Parts: sequence; C-alpha cells; structure tokens
Amino acid sequence: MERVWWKEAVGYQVYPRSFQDSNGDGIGDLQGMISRLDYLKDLGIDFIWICPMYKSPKDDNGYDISDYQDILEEFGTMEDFDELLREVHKRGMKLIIDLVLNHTSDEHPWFLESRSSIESPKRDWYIWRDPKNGEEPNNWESIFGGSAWEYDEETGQYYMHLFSRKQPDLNWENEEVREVLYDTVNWWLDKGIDGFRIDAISHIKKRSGLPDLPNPKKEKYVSSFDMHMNQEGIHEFLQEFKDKTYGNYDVMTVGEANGVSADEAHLWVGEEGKMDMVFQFEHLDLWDQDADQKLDVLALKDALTRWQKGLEGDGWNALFIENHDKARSVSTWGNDGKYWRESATSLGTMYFFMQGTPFIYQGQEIGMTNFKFPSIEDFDDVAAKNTYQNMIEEGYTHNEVMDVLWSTSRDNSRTPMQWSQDKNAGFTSATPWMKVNPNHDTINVESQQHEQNSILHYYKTMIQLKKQYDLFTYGTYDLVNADDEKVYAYTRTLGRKKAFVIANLTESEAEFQSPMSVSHGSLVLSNYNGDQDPSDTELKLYPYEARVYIFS
Ligand code: TEU
Ligand code: CA
Repeated sequence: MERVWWKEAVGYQVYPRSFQDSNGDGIGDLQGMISRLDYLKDLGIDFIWICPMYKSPKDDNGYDISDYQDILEEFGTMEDFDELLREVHKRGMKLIIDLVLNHTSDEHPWFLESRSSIESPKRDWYIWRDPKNGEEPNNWESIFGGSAWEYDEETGQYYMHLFSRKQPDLNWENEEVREVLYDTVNWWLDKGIDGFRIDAISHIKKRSGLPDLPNPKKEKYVSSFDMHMNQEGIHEFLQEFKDKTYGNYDVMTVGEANGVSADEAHLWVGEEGKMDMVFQFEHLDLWDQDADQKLDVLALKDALTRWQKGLEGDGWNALFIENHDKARSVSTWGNDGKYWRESATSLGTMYFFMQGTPFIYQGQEIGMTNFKFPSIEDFDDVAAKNTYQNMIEEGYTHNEVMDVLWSTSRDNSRTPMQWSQDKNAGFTSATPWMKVNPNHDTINVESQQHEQNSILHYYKTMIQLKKQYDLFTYGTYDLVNADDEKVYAYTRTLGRKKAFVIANLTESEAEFQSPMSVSHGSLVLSNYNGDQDPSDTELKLYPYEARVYIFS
C-alpha cells in the first residue's frame, strides 16, 4: 500500500463570494477566507479548493475570466492571495485553485483582439464561423440555454459559447492557444499552489466539422452535449496539457469530467490517466431528471458502485454530493423539514466512507438548505435567468418557473455561509450581495459548535474516523444487499479489518437483513441514540438512520 497524501485527505470547497466578507461591502473576499481558516483546520480539513478568484466581469460569477494572472478587485489583491496561500500552508493545509480553460470572458484581451477583425492574428484563438443561410452556423444549444453561438455585427461572423454568451470558447485546436494556457498554468504552479480543480475540461474538444444535430422534435436549438463532451481526440489534448504543466510538479489535480463513464475512467485517472481524480456526474444527474422525484436509491447505488469498482486498484474517485452547481443535497435527496438532521447525516455517511477523496461544499457540514428566493430578481445565476426567460417564452407561467428554480437552481447553494444567528448570519455587516437564507437563526455554525448532536459534530467525527482508520482510505469497497430499495450499505475491507457502513436513505423505517452479526463489530458512528434491532442480523432502522461499524 503506497501512501499518497491526497488519498488520505479531506477537501473543502469554498465559494469565495459567499464565504466571509471582511471589509463590509457585502461580498465575501480573500481576507474573509483567511479569517475562517482556523475553523476549517479545526473541522479537520486538509485542502481547500477555492472557486475562481480571478479578475472577471462576473457574468458567471468568476467562471468568466478576463485576466488569469490577477485577482478580482472585490476579493482583494495578489498580495492577499499570497497571504492566503501562506496562511493555509502555515496551518498544514493545502490550497488548490480552479482552472477555467475551456473559455475566457468576452472581456479578456485575447477575445477583444480576436473579435476586432477577421484578419486578427488571434482570430483563430476562438471558434468563429460564417452564418449559415443567414443564421447560426449550427443548431447546438448552449449549456445555459439558447443558441451556443453569438453573432458579431462588426465582423459578420458568429463565435461559439458553450456556456454564457460572455464566455467564448477557446479554440484548443490552435497550438498557440494551448501554449499560452500552459504558460499561465505554470505561472500558478511556480507560485506554489498545491493543485487544481480543472473546470469543464471534458468540453475542450468539439466534434470536428461542428455538424448540425438531428432535430426530430423540430426544436430551435438542440441539446448538444454529444458534440462537445468527451469527444474523440480529447486525450491528446489532456496528455499534452499534463506533460507541459502539472505533470512536472508534485501537485494534485481533479478534473470536472462530465460525460466520462466508469469504463473509460482509466483514461482519465490512474496509471494511464491524466489526472489524480475526477468529478463524475452520474449520481448527480439522477437529481436533475425531475425536481419532485424522490431519490432512486437503486439507481444511486448502481452509479456509485460502478465508479467504486471501475477505479478499484487503478485510479481514484473524488467523492461529493454537493457543489456550487447543484441545489442543496438535504433539500433535494433528503428531507429538510422533519428529518433535516437525520437525512443530512445519513447522506453524509453514505458517500463519505467510500473509496476516494471526500469533498465537502461550504455549508454542507451544517446542513444548509435550499432557499425559496421570493422574487426572480433575487436570483443571480446567469443559468437561472436564462432558464426563466426561455421557459416563459415557451409558455410556462411565472409560478411554474419559480417552482423549477426553487428546487433546481444553482443559487440554492450560493447563499452566504451561515456562521451565526446574528444579522446576515455573521457573513457581512453590510447588505449581502445575495440574500441570506432566513433559516440561519436555527441553522448556523455557532449553534452547532455548541451542540454535541449537531450535523457539524457528525461531520467532524466522520473526518476523524477517515483519518484514524486506513481502512476508509485504502480498503476495498463492496456493496451489500444491492437490491434493497431503501438502504445503501457497503463494506470496506483492508487485510483483516472491515468497516460496515449502513445508511437508510428514506423517511420510513427500514428492515435490513445484515449479512454480518453487528454485535461482533463496534459501532463507531451513528445518528440515532438507541437502536431497536430485533436481533443482531435483523436490523430495524429508523428514518434516515446511519451507522458505521468496525470489525477487526
Ligand atoms: O461547470 C461545468 C458545467 O456546467 C458542465 O460540466 C456540466 O455539464 C453542467 O453543470 C451540467 O449540469 C463549470 C462550473 O462548475 C460552473 O460553475 C460554471 O458555470 C461552468 O463550468 C462554466 O465555467
Ligand atoms: Ca468584501
């Protein structure tokens, strides 16, 4: 067993705009983050992934970068960043930054130059095409809705944007583009950062010829993932990228690899892989399908087990149930009312002890919930605004669209961090840039620090257990009772030691036939006080009950 630091580590994702404001302008910033590092250290965090903090017009909250080597003014300066890095290191933690290389902002000097004329030497740095019959070059839909093309009056051509129209896609086919990106990446590596979360990296290669999609339903634009996600030829780009940048440094990398399946994961991670781990999307996609649909436990087990077994012995999973692109897990998959504490801890238990590196998204550790923003004006996300506009145009009513946004919008997870029950949850002394969830009077860090039974303490214990037992890092994963529709249970085995993880993911009681006598193990974690098992193999689980046993 070769020990690797990032396999043993627990990561924490910070969305800087909503984490902590330090100077009373209502916007989270780097100094604010520094002031909360002790909290993260105390929680047991080993590395922090900070979402984009670069200079940006903020059309997509920083994922539209206008200068890769500068810091967004509202967040602070490069000195603040250097201080953050030092302070993180001083506490024995590490810092990874978000690399957004699929696109830039339309205000990036490269794009301004590219846009200036068809003859510009940087024209080919982005993806420009002539109109087709006076319209868009093809029928691809943008990931954020509408066409994936924007017309430029001045030069009479369209440019491609898979995300917002203010996020033109870079042309990775152009060698100059790749080289300048590598230089930028190396510049950050030389600064001493500890790695990258690599944004939207499965989208850098587009289907050659940019063909129209079949359009049987006669839609205006057609969902185009098949044309720009994980396309043939992408691995040449990824290999070169690695060889010319982080491959030469001792850092960790996690790629956002939407569309990559478990059978081909070995091309991304592991021996022949290009990254240490990937965020896969199969389990998250389950909750996009229908907002009101209950969690399909069997489908969840199927997806996650495929990844656990697929990477076994070669490769590594990034484990997560939340990020800044999804609604809150306790509201989506759990029950944020009656079983708020139980479902938050049960969901936590379910993913945290699998093989891989667990990531915690800010606020997840205190069970932050979705928020019903009173008005459409309260939404900030460009994707939410586009959805609103497009659905209204398609004939949905205002209330229907609000329902969709309340349950699925990315803004649900972007409300300010709830530190205390004070005004604005202790996030800022000013008016916050985005509404604070009013439930901060009950859901907040401070009160959970004082309460032994809290979600926060539960997360702390999970982190301690992960560190105390190598089993949770290096042990083999095996699903138990695959056909159980309520309970997600699995074992982790390392030598003669075994862990048994059980999570009822429903709001009803569950009878569970255990293949092992639980009385032979020791219960190291549970979210209920007593138990009501008829015998030590016939378990009776409370709603959302979770338990972890160790057998040695
Ligand atoms: O997300 C990438 C992204 O949106 C797709 O990979 C994915 O297909 C989509 O989420 C489907 O649900 C990243 C960032 O995480 C996100 O915040 C940015 O908006 C986006 O890239 C553009 O940079
Ligand atoms: Ca601020």
